[in-house]
Amino acid sequence: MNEVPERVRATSSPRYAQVATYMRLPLVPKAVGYDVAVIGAPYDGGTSYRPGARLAPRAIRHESCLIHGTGIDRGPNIFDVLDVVDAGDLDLSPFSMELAIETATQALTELLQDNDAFLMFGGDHSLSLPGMRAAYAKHGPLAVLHLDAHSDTFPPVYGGLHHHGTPFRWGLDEGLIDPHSMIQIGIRGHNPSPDSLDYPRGRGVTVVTAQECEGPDAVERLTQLIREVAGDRPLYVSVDVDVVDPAFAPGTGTPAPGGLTSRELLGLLNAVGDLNPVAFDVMEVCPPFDHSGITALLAAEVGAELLYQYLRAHRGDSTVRPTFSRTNVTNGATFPTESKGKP
Ligand SMILES: [Mn+2]
Repeated sequence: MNEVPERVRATSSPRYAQVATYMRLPLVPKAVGYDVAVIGAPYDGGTSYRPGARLAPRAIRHESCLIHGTGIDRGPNIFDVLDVVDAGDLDLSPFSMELAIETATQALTELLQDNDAFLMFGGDHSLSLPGMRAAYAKHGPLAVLHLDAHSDTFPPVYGGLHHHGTPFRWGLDEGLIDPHSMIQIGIRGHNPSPDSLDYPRGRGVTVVTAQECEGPDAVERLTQLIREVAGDRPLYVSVDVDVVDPAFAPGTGTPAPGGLTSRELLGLLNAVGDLNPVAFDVMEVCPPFDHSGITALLAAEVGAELLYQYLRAHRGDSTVRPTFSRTNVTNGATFPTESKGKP
């Protein structure tokens, strides 16, 4: 275990001060031995429409400085239980897609061998393929929770093998994913062809459209479905911020009206703490099209929620682990330490 530098305390330094690492965590570029290593992936060579996701890691870190390790309905301070650091960014070629994918695969595989889990902030969605390759190398076939407006199981276009609509197609074809343990939620809008969803569905993937996310009981119904599909398999969670409606998340590469609310997305992630998460990514924030940083702020909050769910999954007392409401989480679960006022 590395020596953890003193964290920047919310009580000793205003949230807008100091260097903007993710949640102002310690910067440890070659992280070894941590529970979760946060990693930026500034790359958008796979973007098909609006470019700019390469600028997302910095924007997300900037907005994340407001966020604390505590939440009023989250129990202990995350960072009193988990050792989390910001491991900086992957250095990815902006000129060669193949080189970027290869570099990311090697770097993420190494990061996951050296630490228990990673939380990656993209970058465009093509980088989920290197992320899943890294998780597969350590854990074998993966369950996948994929929240997105698009299935991203589409074929190559314009002559290249990869783009931000292909990562889960190759993830399935390479055998990284157990298709029967994969669920996609929020799918909608304009797909390349009328039968585009035949590809994942034909392989056994559970596809939930945005229309199927409607109704007063939707979050509870879908969190239960996520648990049933993912089961005990090592779980890779991939959040494309465009799963959320452009009204809440305008800063993204391929916006699609009719999406989830921010609250619905955060509610669905509550399923993750009951499963076996091993790696996370939050992709497709596009700062040049953002307004007041609201999309980057949402991505930062999703990251914090995923850290909290990782804590629930791997540090919560499984004998009293709750099943549905977050209120029960706080009241029912026990954790090894109490909050000491860390950020
Ligand atoms: Mn996507």
